[in-house]
Amino acid sequence: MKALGRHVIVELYRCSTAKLDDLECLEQSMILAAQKAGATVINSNFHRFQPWGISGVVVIQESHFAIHTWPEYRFASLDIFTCGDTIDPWLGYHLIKEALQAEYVSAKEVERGVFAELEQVGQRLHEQALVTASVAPRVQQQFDQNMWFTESHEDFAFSLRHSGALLYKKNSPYQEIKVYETAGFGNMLVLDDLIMCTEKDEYIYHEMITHVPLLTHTKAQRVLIVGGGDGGTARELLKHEHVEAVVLVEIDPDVVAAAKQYLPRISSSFNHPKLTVKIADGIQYIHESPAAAFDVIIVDSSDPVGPAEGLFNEAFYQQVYRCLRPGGILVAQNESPLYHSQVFKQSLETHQRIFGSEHVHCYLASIPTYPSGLWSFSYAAKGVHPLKDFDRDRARLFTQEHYLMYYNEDIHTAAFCLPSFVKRMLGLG
Ligand code: SPD
Repeated sequence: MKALGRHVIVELYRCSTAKLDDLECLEQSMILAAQKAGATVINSNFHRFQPWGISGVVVIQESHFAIHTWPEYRFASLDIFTCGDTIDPWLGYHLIKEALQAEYVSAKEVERGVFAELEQVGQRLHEQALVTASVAPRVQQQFDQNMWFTESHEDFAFSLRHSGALLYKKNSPYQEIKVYETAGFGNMLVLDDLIMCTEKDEYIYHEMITHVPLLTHTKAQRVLIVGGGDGGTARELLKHEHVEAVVLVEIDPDVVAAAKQYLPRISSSFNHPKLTVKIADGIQYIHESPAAAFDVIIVDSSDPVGPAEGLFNEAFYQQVYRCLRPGGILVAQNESPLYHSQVFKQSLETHQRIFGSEHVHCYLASIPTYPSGLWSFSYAAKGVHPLKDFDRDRARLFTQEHYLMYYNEDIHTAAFCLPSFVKRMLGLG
């Protein structure tokens, strides 16, 4: 956080006239968008003018969502002001844009109350500003406790401070599921004491596991997610309009339940009409699926211990290959090349044996809350090359339209450039 608040100012053009003049629908959409963006709604006040047009504000604990509509111009001006770093104003913007069916938008973000400037008027005010920015003094107090979650490995560990109160804890038949409220990374999903995602950096992983294949295979209609019970990969996939159906196969219903309750911005697409959620074993599901059933298969697994172990096996990937259509793409999360070198190398080799070496590529992303921060994905395709068949312009437009936070056309290309030690591990240099 560099400032007290974030102000997202949006012009929504060519909206649905009916939606712009429907007070009840507009108010509900604004409230829902605020909630899904992570805000706590205090109240709302909407007014319809004669003969048309609506002004309204949703007051949130963290500031406000405000709108004015001009149905006669199919236009609305929206401003979203949020304080603290637990809210995603851009998610709110995106949901309202969809609700009003805006065809064209222009938006910008302005920092309000930049801390560097506030400092000039004295330390006391600066400290007060920091408290205000944290939004809820109650939460701030909780974080004053020195409570840490530590993901421990044999020779290293990674710790995050949290509020002390576990939001969710359950021993499911498959694993121990926990959701912590962390001080710096929002709510965090932990399975068997391994960090799966945090609200602050989840977009890096979910954008990279999704948009790299979907902006290479630009006509994918049917997509399968194996794992991905938090919903983040589905959320990103459903941004692609050509995708007609997404099937998400998650073994553990309690992961889905925890995400729905405590990770609302990540699980925001669970009710999307194109998404089918199947609570089933992904390995069995793929064995029973017909050949050539999917254009893209994404393996969004947890680490290769416990229920996800079989998602790193050759037998599983033979079935994945069978279920991909010609031109289809597999992307699988593939652990850290630095810390999990054996698994990383073995699973790429598995994919190479099945798809052929020339059709398998490794790409990387920086994910702060995963071990070493250097995370890898395996891309294996039936003939589509992630760089030669990549349409940069399309990726650039998609990135702008959806205000992606990590992925863009340059990252797509750069992600396939590998550090020397990784190239050597893979026999590439
Ligand atoms: N070490 C963490 C690896 C987790 C990969 N899967 C995360 C699931 C997020 N949808």
